[in-house]
Amino acid sequence: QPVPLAEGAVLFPGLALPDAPALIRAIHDLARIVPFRRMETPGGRQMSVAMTACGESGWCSDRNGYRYTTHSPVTGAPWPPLPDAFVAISRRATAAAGFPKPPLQSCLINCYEPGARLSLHQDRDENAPHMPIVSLSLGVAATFLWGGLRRSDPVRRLRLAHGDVVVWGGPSRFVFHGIAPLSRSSHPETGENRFNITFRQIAPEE
Ligand code: MD3
Ligand code: FE
Repeated sequence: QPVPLAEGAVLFPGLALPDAPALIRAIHDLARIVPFRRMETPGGRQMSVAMTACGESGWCSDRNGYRYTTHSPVTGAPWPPLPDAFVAISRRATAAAGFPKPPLQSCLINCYEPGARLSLHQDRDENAPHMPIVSLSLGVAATFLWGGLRRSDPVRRLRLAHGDVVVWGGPSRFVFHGIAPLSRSSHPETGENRFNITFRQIAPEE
């Protein structure tokens, strides 16, 4: 039962529920290869959200800025490939939302502990504006903050729960968004953590 959120944006409540145990296992497996870490922002602050990545390219932040790399700056090795369960849910969500192709070039995995937050931002480090971003929430529910195309636009609040999937395409691809500080609470499959997986295309297809 898709819930339209805005032009190009659609929420699929619980779409990933049946896959959640496999997705969480895959996250733990990935984190053994490239550990979650709290990156530094270009402004010199440490993010409260810890991140890791998989796919052809991974997103990184440091004092020099935000960018995508083919190798992990920590391990020096290529990012691990997308686990099969990741590919499957990205395909299922984009097809359900009516997009012709799933974004699979890069996958960012965010790990929230109690109090961790993500301030209002736009995702603009990718060069494939026609491709949607697929986001998937696991574990402790969070309050998603969701504005418009200008930072000053009013912000709506949306609860993102375990298994929820949102496809952000069309004009919604560039809305300002963030996550309010995570409440201390626990989930049987993730403990006090919330994980968010985003699937992205970062370059135009050949
Ligand atoms: C709307 N992640 O990784 S998920 C991010 O819950 C990010 O960890 C948040 O913002 C999280 O960049 C929010 C929902 C989401 C993700 C990406 C979007 C909404 C989006 C990109 C464009 C527009
Ligand atoms: Fe974002």
